[in-house]
Amino acid sequence: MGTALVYHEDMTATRLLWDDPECEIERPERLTATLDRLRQRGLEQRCLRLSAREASKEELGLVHSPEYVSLVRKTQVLGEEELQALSGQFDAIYFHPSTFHCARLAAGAGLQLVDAVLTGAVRNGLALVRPPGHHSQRAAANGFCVFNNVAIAAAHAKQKHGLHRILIVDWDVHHGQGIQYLFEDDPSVLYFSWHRYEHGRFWPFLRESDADAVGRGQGLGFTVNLPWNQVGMGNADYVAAFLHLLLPLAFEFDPELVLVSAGFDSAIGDPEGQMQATPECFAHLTHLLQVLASGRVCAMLEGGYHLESLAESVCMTVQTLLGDPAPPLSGPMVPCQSALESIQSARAAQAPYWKSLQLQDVTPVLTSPSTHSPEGRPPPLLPGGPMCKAAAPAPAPSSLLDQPCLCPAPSVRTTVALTAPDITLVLPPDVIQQEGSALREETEAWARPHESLARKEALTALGKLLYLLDGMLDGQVNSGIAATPASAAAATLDVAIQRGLSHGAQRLLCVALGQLDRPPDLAHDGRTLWLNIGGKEAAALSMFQVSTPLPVMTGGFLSCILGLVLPLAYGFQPDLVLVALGPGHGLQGPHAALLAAMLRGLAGGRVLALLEEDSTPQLAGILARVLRGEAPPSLGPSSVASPEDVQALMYLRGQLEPQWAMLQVRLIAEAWLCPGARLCRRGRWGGQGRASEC
Ligand code: Q9C
Ligand code: ZN
Repeated sequence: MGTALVYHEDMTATRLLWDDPECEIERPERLTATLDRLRQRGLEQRCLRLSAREASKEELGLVHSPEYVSLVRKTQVLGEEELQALSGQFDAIYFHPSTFHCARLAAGAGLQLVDAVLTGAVRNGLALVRPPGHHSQRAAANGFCVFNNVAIAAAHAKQKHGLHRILIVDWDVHHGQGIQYLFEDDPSVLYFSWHRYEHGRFWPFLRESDADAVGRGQGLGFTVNLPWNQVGMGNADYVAAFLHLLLPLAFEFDPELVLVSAGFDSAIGDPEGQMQATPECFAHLTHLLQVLASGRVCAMLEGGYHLESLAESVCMTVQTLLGDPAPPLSGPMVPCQSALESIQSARAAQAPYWKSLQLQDVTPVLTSPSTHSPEGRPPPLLPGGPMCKAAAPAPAPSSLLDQPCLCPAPSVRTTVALTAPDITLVLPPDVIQQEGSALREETEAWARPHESLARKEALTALGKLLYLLDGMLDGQVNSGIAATPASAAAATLDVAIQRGLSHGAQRLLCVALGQLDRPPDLAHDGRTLWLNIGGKEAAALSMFQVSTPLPVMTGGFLSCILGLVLPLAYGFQPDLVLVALGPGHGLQGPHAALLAAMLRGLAGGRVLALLEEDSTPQLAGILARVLRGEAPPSLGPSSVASPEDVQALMYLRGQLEPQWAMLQVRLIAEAWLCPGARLCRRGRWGGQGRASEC
């Protein structure tokens, strides 16, 4: 199923007719530059192109008052002076004779996108629109926004499609207060926004943008604000916010549809946001959202004023919607102190309403005044925005953005090298069934040290696996599935690790489920991160060798993935991922699919899944589908984590967060209740690896 791109050229018509430094950044080139780049990259051509239609009066009336709609309608016939006078009655707004038409197209584009997704014509899509929408209110234009495109789409999805749970993710750098006001008492719409806030000193200067605004009445807990109190937030901060705040709530909410207020003023180079997240980060944010709602993600453009950064970030978003793996993230994956404070305040504010945040740490952060002053963070890399032509050379976006793609796309996305042929029955058509095997002598040489690989079946399976692994390391194939006899699982995994490391992988992440012992000869050089889920007890032998029991409930499984596996994986930045479902892994298809789908965000999607030969064809099929980019099936309403699951997670976090900053959900200076944690903080592993900031 495809990706829709909704657009209409007429939306380039509205523009500022007089002098206004605040409004001049919202200009037609935002759309033309973005569309040009999508074409250059061949992305537009891969989408289902839909021509935007105008929203009707009734549709606008879903969120706006009739008086306000007719006020905007009348701007069509006003002269420049009258337009300017009317604009002055609103905050950061300009009207143009074409505004009404453009704003109706922008709202209509969102409606078409939602209809296309909810009727099953496409899986997901993007509406490229202006004017933007998220600041606009029932009877007011605000912050370049005239009609609230995303809010109208959400109301329409409820009314016309009968949806009961819609998640709105607002990654624009400004607070979408318009959306918040429209749904603050509505528990069927979960609204998440992060935004530059600086303790209330940044536009729109609202008290209700802070973390303690959580909704009202029936809607308590369905407004989630994450205020950034410093500029310069980057990839690690954004990913941490998703893993530790948004995604736990989103899985618990279990949305039927995800709408994204996709503003790219939160990207590097933007003059409004002054943030540092690189364009690839938006591939990851998109990828992380696609595990929800069976992948039904509708993104609608909001802000984004640095044309280069905007165009590139939109390309990353569309590419990911199309199912391509996300390029690896650059830069150290260490969230800054200020980001951790913000995430923790929001978690504390939301904890009363969400089971997934309870049982965990929820004490408010005690922030000393000094932590609010600008601390040792470099300023944003880019000095200027689109208006800043004569600015100093801007190394980051230009050099970053000139490369079409950090990892060349392999010609084959997913290959299966299976020994049991009946599994192929459930494979999607474009998944390649691998015939080849590594050379016999070579296979035997790798197998020799392992008794369990002596049998013919094990050797055959190993030959196929080695051939597949080589294809992945050479860049011919992106991801794959291989099977092995259960008795040979551990030895095969051991060989795969050694082979991966000796054939080009710099850092290899191995996620082993079930009873798979750590290979005895695993080197302690930091090139392999071994994570066993299915161990007897939680234990961290070193920062690179971690074991945890298999969570028993869905809630525990989710917190293990979001709270442990992915933070470690993002912190480690592997270039190859092995995920092995070993003896007794006990994972149901949807759980295994979710794990594989989320791990696909690492290593440019270079994920090799290792199954037992007698796995069901359904399991192989579901893994093949997520590895080629399909959304995993929804897990449904999630149970809470068991106390044992929570304890294991808290213990490992306490052990590991000094070394793995992505695990932190609070300032490390704050002690864990867990007694062992204080001792460990002294640096059991002597601060090797990527140390946290403190
Ligand atoms: N320098 C959107 O991004 N001006 N609207 C703020 C602070 C208003 C942004 C001035 C910015 C409106 C959709
Ligand atoms: Zn914005």
